Amino acid sequence: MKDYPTAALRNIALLGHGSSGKTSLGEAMLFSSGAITRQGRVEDGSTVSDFEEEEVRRHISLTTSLLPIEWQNHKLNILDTPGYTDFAGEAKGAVRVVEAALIFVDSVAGAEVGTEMTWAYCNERNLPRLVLVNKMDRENANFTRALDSLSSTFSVNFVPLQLPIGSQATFEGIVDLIAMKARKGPRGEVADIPANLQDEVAEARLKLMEAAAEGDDELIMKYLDGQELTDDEIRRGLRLAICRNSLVPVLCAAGAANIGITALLDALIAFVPSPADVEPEAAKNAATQTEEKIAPNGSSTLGALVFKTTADPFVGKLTYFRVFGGTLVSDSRVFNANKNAEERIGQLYVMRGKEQIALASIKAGDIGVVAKLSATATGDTLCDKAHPITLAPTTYPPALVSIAIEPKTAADSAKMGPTLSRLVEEDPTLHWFNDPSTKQTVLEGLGDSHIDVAVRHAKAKFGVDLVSVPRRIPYRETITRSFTAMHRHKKQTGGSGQFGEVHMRVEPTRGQGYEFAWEVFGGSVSSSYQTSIEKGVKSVMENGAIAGYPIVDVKVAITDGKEHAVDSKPMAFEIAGREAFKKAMHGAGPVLLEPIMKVAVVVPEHNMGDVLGDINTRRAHVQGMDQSAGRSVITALVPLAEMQHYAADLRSITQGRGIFSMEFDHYQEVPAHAAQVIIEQAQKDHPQLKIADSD
Ligand SMILES: Nc1nc2c(ncn2[C@@H]2O[C@H](COP(=O)(O)OP(=O)(O)OP(=O)(O)O)[C@@H](O)[C@H]2O)c(=O)[nH]1
Ligand SMILES: [Mg+2]
Repeated sequence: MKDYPTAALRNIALLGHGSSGKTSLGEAMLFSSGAITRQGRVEDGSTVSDFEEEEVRRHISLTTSLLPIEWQNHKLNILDTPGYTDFAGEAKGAVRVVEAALIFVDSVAGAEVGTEMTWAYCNERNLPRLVLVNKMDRENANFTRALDSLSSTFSVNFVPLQLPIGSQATFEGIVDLIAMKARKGPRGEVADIPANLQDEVAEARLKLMEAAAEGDDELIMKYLDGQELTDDEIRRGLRLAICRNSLVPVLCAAGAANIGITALLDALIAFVPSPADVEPEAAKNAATQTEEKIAPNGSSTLGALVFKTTADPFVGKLTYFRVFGGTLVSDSRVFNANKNAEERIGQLYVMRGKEQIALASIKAGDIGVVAKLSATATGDTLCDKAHPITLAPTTYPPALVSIAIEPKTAADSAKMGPTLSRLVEEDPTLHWFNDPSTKQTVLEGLGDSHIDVAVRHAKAKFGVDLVSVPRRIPYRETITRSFTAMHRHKKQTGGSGQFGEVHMRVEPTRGQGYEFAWEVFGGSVSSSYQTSIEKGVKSVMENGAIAGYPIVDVKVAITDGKEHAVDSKPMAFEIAGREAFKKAMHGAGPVLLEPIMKVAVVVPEHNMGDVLGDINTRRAHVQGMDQSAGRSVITALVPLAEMQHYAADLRSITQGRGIFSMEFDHYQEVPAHAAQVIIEQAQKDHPQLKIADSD
């Protein structure tokens, strides 16, 4: 692959709803540009982009792949992203490193949920975008209707750059409204505009010219003077307006049928800004902690942002980066300012799907890959040690579902932690941790399919069999009043005896945590047994007294006891302390506390009633309702126990249009009737909760 100057590069993310045809169109681009000789199909699992085993199995994209397309002396780095919302982290990662997005809209469905979501990602970065009305060959395809659907969803100036020739089974090409020529068939052969389209074309051309004129002060003067703009002037005006985001051009194609592809490639080169055209990237100097700008050229300060990492037992670890400034050279040393670590760069590559194409260097604006970095993770910046900088990483959506993970066999058990760590390293929207209060390993992600794919990856890539089980709620136990109890532990029949007697008082300390006090006067128990007694108490604090959950906010005061000159020993007092504490807990009005989450739900206004009705069945305390731009925002405090399947439920109530976020807020008492059920079950499951009688 040739080495292209920064100005000849175009970095473009393909975004859109699931199944809008992104991968098929990426494949058509590779084919049309001569990079491949056979055009693969998603259904056959034979595309360059969807090469992972799970992608082939499911016929959908799960990760972002890189497709470099060489066309007219330019290189387009096409990032094919998954449309399914469970894998939105991949799309967000791609949006961070491109200068523009091509947003796919299905010619039949029009704007969909995925269109809105990816549109919002582009808004976060004010990213220029082009819209492609794709699958124009489908039954019921309708370009005008798709455009109307876009206009009613987004308040944006959509301007067609092309019109379709034919539709559905007769779709055979497009009219280029700038060149005023038809481009037909898989090769995009230039032809005259069909006579039956003349009027429609003339009207669309006028609209296009007007939009182009508005892009530039000089052009608008000329236009208002009644003069025609030249084709180059139209291109210049449009390009300015697109880069400024005041206009979104609309194109059409049928990717799988390979129609409209060459005209699309031409348009991407003409209208997407090159990395050299955009504002210098903001960076933070790691030495001085000041802001600076990294100019987008090969000789400026080195700054490369890692936006994707893959871990594979066969290929090893691959680090995908985008160079914002300077040049990264094979067989060199760089500095990772986030980890404060030096890294050795071996051979550099560009990727075409899974194929690695070796390159001597990757310069500003380009996207490349390096293998076997040790310290570097997604979000880190590679730079020059003499000039350490960090670039802002991608922001990822917060986790929405959490599921407990268990090893299938004892052999899997030892490998579970390291495997989960490697999966998380690959995917910043996955998180795992051990929850000490439920003794479960928890995996968090964006949806059930997301978790399911992670579990399958564990097996396929690392040979570790994991199963997912429902997550137990991390309840806590506490008390509501003071109580005094005693326990005598006595084993004095034959051999060496044991004796210990402990009297204690427990008191609630709501919110103040655990306290331990020694209030024994007169030496009925020697204070040397204090540590043993507290050890017994602490074992119950950890493992629970009524339902097996950690105990919080209790003061334990040892008030009295008895010891035996020969038979008393630390073990006897530990047992007495433990059992006395259990009895005290039971008498002190014990209650369960549950985590309450602060939940924010954003849904289309017309779903508001249903979503609110549903949330009210979840013991929720609704705090607020707001409306903005056709969306309703509901904020509520909801017990975690009621949110277990919310991701799937909200998806079905809103046909996928609703999104939500939640974070832990506080612990609150579980209502008595619900607590009773949990306690009864726990008493059956945990024999250690049984209370021993005094001996
Ligand atoms: N009729 C028609 N079908 C198409 C076209 N492009 C893709 N398809 C079909 O639509 C389905 C989805 O295509 P993909 O290319 O996987 O869509 P995608 O946008 O990459 O999907 P995700 O990666 O899951 O978001 C497949 O069955 C394709 O064969 C097209 O231009 N016309
Ligand atoms: Mg795809």
